Amino acid sequence: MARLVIVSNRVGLPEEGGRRAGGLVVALRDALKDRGGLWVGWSGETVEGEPGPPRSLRRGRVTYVTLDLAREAYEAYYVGFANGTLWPLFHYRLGLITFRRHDLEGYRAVNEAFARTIADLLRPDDLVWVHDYHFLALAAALRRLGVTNRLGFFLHIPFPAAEVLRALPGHDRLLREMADYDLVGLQTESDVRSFAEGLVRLAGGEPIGTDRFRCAERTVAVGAFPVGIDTEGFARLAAQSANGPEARRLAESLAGRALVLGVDRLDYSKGLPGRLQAVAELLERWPQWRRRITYLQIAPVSRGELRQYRALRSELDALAGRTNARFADVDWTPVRWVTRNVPRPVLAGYLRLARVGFVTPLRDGMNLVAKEYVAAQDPEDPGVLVLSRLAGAAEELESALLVDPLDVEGLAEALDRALAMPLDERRARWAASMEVLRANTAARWRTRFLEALEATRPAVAG
Ligand code: ADQ
Repeated sequence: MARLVIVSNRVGLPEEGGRRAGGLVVALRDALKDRGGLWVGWSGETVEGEPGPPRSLRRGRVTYVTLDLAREAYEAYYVGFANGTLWPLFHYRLGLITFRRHDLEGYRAVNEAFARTIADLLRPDDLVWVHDYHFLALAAALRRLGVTNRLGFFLHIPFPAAEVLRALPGHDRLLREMADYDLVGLQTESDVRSFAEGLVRLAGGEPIGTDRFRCAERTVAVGAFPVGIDTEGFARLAAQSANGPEARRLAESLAGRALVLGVDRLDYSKGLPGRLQAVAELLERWPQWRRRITYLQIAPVSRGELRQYRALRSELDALAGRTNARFADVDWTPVRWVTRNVPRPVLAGYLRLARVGFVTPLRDGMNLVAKEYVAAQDPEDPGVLVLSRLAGAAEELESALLVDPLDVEGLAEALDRALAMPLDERRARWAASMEVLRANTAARWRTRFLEALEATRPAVAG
C-alpha cells in the first residue's frame, strides 16, 4: 500500500490525543497509522526573521512535520488571504472581503515553501492528500518542482458559484492551479456543480464524461465526499458523559427546563445573531416557553486577530444581554453565553442533554456539530435537530427540521415546533438521520477519498 502524506494548515499532533482531537483528526490519524506516512503543516508558531528548518516528530509509522512561519508570511497567508479573502468569499460574504495583492503573493509564497519541504520528503509512489483553502495553490507549486505523485485535495468549506468566485482577482489562475491536483473532493454535490462551473466558465476547462475535466493540459477528477463522524464512537462517548460530573452539573442547573444548545466556533458564517434573535422571538410570541427553556450557546473565540470577528463578538454580547434583560427573572435567564472551549467528552454529554440542537449557519461546508448532535441522542428519548438548509449537512440530514437561517420568525417557529414535538415523531426523525450517519462515517469518508485518488491515472510530469 502506498504511503500517505497529509498536508493541512494545522497538524493533529499525537499529544492532542483524547480530549481535544476532533473526529476528523482521528480519522486522518487512523489513515496514517494504516498506511504509514507523514503529516505536514504549520507549527502554529510565528517567528521574527527567517524561520528555521522544519521540525519532525516520529510516532510509530507516522512522522509529524511542522514549519514555523515568519510573522509577515503569517499575516499575508493566514490572516490576509486565507481568512480575510477566501473564507468570506467561499461563504458568500462578499461585503466582508479584504483583498490585497501582497496577501495573495504571501499566500503563494507559503504554498511554495510547503511544496519545497514536501518535495524533499516525498517518495515516488507516496499518495499526497492536501486539506482545505489554505493550500489551493500547493499542487501547482509541487508540479513546478517536478513532483509527479498523485495529489488529492479536499475542501472543507463550501465552493462558491462561478459568479461569486468571479469577484476574486486572479480567480482563473487559482482554478487552473487547483486543476493541478489529480482529484478535487468537495463536501456536497452542490459544491461539485459550482467547482465544475468555475472550471468550465472561468478557466477554460472541458468536461470529460461526468466527473473529470481537462484544464490547462491536465486532467482533474472531481467528486462529492461529505465528511462524516465516528457515529458509534460519539454515541458511546455521549452516553457515558451524560452521567459524568460536568453533564450532571448542567442538568441540575436546568431544573427540568428544556435545553436548546448551540455549539460553534465564534464565526460570522455560523448565523449566531439570528439564533439569539430567534430565541427572543420565541419568548415574545409563545410566552408559554418563558421559564421553560434555556438556550446555551457555546462559542469560543476564533481568529480574534481579524476585525470582523471582534465586531461579531460585540454584537453577540449585546444581543445576549438584551434578551436576558428583557425576559430574565430572579431565578431564570433565558440565554447562557459561554465563550470557553469545552473538552469533547463533556461536549458530547451536553449534546445528549439538549432537547433541541440549534445549528443555523448562513453557509457551512458540512457542519459536524449537527451530526454529533444526532449521534449523541438517547434513542429512547431523542431531541430534535433544527438545521440550516445552507449547511452541507442538510443534503444528508433531510429528516431534521430544516430552516432558512435569515428568517428569524421561521427559526422561532421551528424552535416552538421542536420543543413541542411528540416522542414518536422525534424518534422517527432521529432514526432516519442516524441511518444516514451510520452509513457515512469519518472512516468511510477517508476510505472513499483515498480509493478515488488511487483510481486517478498516474500524474504526468510537467
Ligand atoms: P468548522 O467550521 O470548525 O469546520 P464544524 O464542522 O461545525 O465547523 O466543527 C468542527 C469540530 O469542532 C466539531 O467536531 C465540533 O464538535 C468542534 N467544535 C466546534 N465548536 C466547538 C466548541 N465550542 N467547543 C468544542 N468543540 C467544538 C470546517 C468547516 C465545516 C466542516 C468541517 C469538517 O467549516 O463546514 O464540517 O470543517 O470538514
